[in-house]
Amino acid sequence: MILLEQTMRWYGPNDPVTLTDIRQAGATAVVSALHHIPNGEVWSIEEIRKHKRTIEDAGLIWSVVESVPVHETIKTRSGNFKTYIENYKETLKNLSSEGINTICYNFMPVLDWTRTDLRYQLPNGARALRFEMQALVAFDCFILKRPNAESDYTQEQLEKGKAYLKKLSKEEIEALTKTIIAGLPGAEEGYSLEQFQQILDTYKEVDEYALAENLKLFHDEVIPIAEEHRVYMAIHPDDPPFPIFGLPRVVGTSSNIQRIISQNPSEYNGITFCTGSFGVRVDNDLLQMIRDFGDHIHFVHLRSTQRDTEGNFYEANHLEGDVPMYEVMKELLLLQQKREKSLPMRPDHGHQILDDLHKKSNPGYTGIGRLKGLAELRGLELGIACGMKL
Ligand code: DNO
Repeated sequence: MILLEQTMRWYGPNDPVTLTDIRQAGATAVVSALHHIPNGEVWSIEEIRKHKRTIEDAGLIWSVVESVPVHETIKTRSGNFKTYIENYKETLKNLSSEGINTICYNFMPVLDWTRTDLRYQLPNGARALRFEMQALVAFDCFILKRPNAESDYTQEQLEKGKAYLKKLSKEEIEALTKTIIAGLPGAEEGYSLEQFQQILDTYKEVDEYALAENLKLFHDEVIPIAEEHRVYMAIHPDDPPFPIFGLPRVVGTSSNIQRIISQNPSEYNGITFCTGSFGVRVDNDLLQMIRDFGDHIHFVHLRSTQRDTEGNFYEANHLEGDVPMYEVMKELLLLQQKREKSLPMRPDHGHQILDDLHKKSNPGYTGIGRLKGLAELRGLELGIACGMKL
């Protein structure tokens, strides 16, 4: 019976959740990155080895890199993008030579994942991450004042955004700004308001078509190297999986993934199957996606969201919300038996519960909240596996 490899994300020596915590939570491996190396620079063998040793000394395995960030110039195909692509290849080679063969990355313009509230209170007092459209509108149109931003929203959205802003204190405006543009953990970039507008401007000529083409050209260069060095590339979906700040999005839907794979059909050109990101869209049929793209799923993020019809969502308990986790797990089990391969999985994000509420942790990356998620998911998996007599 082949089961998921249970991992947790570790942000490195400064992560308030330690490797020992992760091991006690029951994970056997970690997902990690060299966050101290500036975006775009080569990860040397020496630095990779050092990080790996720290993880192994704690009795864990460094199973997946999340992320090797793609430099902005590669996404806009401008400036020194060629050098950055060469650096990327070098990093892949170095990781592979140290035995690390699964790489998560994304192709989201400017911002990695985006939320508007990092401490959304649930009825039981737990805190969750939330994306609220009216907060985004308030920030975009009335705080950032992006030129022509209004044309991206309906009249109703604009009114709600305005009303939302009116209720915010100066401190709350600052907090919202920070939440959106200062960079959530894992996003290697953070911006001030001015810098943010400047970098948005670099996408003036990059529409959805151009971004998709730039992704293809990146893959044309990188996938052959990945193939040669047996590195499984796993692109992470856009989060949220719809356009924000007028920026194009090309990795949010089933047809986006279809395009990416058919352009470069190598098995090394794969995806991170993130149920929380894909699951925000009603038109993403998660179960069908596992069946369609199974051979290209190299890494799994399990998380659920609860959405409404206005583009808002919050992160629900792992087994609740809109993601049919029981069915997803069943499909993943079938996939693993078919491929005769265990896939690395991490419980993506976790609520702030119990002692998490009194501790500082990276938003979404609490110790106890994620432990709960992992425990529930592993129990679900084992229960299904036993029932299926796999
Ligand atoms: C958020 C994460 C993302 C993810 C990157 C992958 O919690 O899922 O930051 O790591 O987008 O490159």
